[in-house]
Amino acid sequence: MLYTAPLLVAVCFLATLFQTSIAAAIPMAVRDDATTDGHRGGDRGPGPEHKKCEKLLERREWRTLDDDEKANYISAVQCLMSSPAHNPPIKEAKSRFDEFQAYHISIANDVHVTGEFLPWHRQMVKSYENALRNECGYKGTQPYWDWALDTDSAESFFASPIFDPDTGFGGNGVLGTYTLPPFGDDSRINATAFLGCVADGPFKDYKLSLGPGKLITTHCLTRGIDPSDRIYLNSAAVKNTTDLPTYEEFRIELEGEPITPTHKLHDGGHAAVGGDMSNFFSSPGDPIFYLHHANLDRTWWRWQSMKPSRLYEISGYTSSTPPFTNVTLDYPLQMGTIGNTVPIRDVMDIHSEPNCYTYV
Ligand SMILES: *[C@@H]1O[C@H](CO)[C@@H](O)[C@H](O)[C@H]1NC(C)=O
Ligand SMILES: *[C@@H]1O[C@H](CO)[C@@H](O)[C@H](O)[C@H]1NC(C)=O
Ligand SMILES: *[C@@H]1O[C@H](CO)[C@@H](O)[C@H](O)[C@H]1NC(C)=O
Ligand SMILES: [Cu+2]
Repeated sequence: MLYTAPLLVAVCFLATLFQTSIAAAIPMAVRDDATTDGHRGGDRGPGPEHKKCEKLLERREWRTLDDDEKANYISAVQCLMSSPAHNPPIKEAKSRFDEFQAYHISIANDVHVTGEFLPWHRQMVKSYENALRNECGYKGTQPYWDWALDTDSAESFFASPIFDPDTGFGGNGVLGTYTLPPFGDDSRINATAFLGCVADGPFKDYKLSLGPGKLITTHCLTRGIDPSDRIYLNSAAVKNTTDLPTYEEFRIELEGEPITPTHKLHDGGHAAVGGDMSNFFSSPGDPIFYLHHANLDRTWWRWQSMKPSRLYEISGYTSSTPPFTNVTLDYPLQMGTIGNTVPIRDVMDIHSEPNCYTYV
């Protein structure tokens, strides 16, 4: 329902442009085409297509959900894990859950260390939330993990409600239960971070079909929790990030290596969990990925909300390798079969359609 209005706008736009009726017959394909080459002029603000939402879904911190709400979220994730993939870009992906991971693996080089890093992951998390709700009957919203609440000590980090075996996502990998297959440099695997298989919690029996890295192997959910990374996740680190005046400085400080000399909020959270979650390509194989990225999205939204001029502020290159072009609000966020491909403009204001969510 939420996507009907913008979709029509895109179809009308394209139909006008190419004067073709085939366009109207295959709206999804058209939408992809429309956005791939869709340079429609300068960085306009919100057009009439960005209607303010009448209702907002409220995304909440994991530990504020009651046990039933937590169980409902976990069940919905398990439903994605037992639903067949639709048309994944890596054919070995079996489940719909794997399909999201497959798409991330296939596009990772384009959507990190670039201007679209934050908008792309915003749309990915939204697409996942949509899949949980529309394909798995989930009535709740995408929760986030505010790691800054867990950074007092190594003990408090391990004790995070996120790692709870009964009401959370299970705990650490167990040493000696997982052996990495041979891998090359291009998979960017940190072997030390693959401590072992997660042995408790709701995902201990799930078999991933993709990863680690770009490898295609059937394996357990791996972790290697590294609480030393919590220094990159505390409230001082968050403040250092949200204090920055421009999107350019903000996105670089938030994302971390290799542009910054140390981990930051984004890669610090990935490395702190370890295992597949620590990998540049296969990280969405750990369901915690979506709670981490929801919190990064919340941090961006908080920064955007500080000044009206930040709502549509975007910068950075479209790719991490030459030739370099700057992103614009018209730049398409490719989602393949996991969600709707939309221009960056469409995701900037989470209180406008088709987004309609907020953080509480
Ligand atoms: C690899 O992971 C280990 C354990 O989390 C960590 O101590 C180490 O710094 C990581 N190495 C690199 C190069 O990131
Ligand atoms: C925040 O920034 C200040 C000033 O640059 C720096 O001294 C401090 O170490 C930073 N804190 C964190 C947690 O990154
Ligand atoms: C990209 O943007 C930067 C900063 O806004 C600007 O200095 C640079 O000239 C632009 N580069 C290109 C290739 O348009
Ligand atoms: Cu990513």
